[in-house]
Amino acid sequence: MGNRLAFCQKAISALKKTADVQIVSVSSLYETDPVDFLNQDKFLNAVAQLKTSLTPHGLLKQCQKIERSLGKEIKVSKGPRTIDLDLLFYDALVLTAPDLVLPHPGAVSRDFVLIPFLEITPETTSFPFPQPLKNRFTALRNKNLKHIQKRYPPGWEKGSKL
Ligand code: PH2
Ligand code: MG
Ligand code: MG
Repeated sequence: MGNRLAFCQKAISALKKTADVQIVSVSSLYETDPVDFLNQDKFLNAVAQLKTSLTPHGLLKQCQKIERSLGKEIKVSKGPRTIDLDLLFYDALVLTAPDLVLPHPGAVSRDFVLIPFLEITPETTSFPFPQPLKNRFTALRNKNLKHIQKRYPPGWEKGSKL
């Protein structure tokens, strides 16, 4: 919702400023058609790789803090929001807690996650992917999908070339 680009830029900059979190890489930023709850504006989606000494729950808490600081408020499930920071993987950890499931169960099978994810993830990386997802990755590599409307190239988070 609102100035989507600015919210995404602010989220990356807040992560950068978070103690014990370093940003390793950030993907392009993609404008994507909404999934699940269709009657809403297009989303902006990107994936970042972080280095952290925080635990998964420690990192989750920091992300939630940033979401709150950027005014996240969900009125409709899967509906419009100012920002949404989802943890996709934490190394090869497989975790099922009431408030955190890793790998992220929904997001990792969605193109709006997979496309930016593939951009910054070397083929050799071993995450706990289910086999069908690996096949999907191979199929998606280097493809431009029709639900992606617009692509801001790497560096978008620094506000350059916009
Ligand atoms: N997130 C959702 C629901 N639908 N659609 C797109 N394109 N991108 C999202 O990040 C997204 C969504 C719930 O978090
Ligand atoms: Mg989400
Ligand atoms: Mg979320």
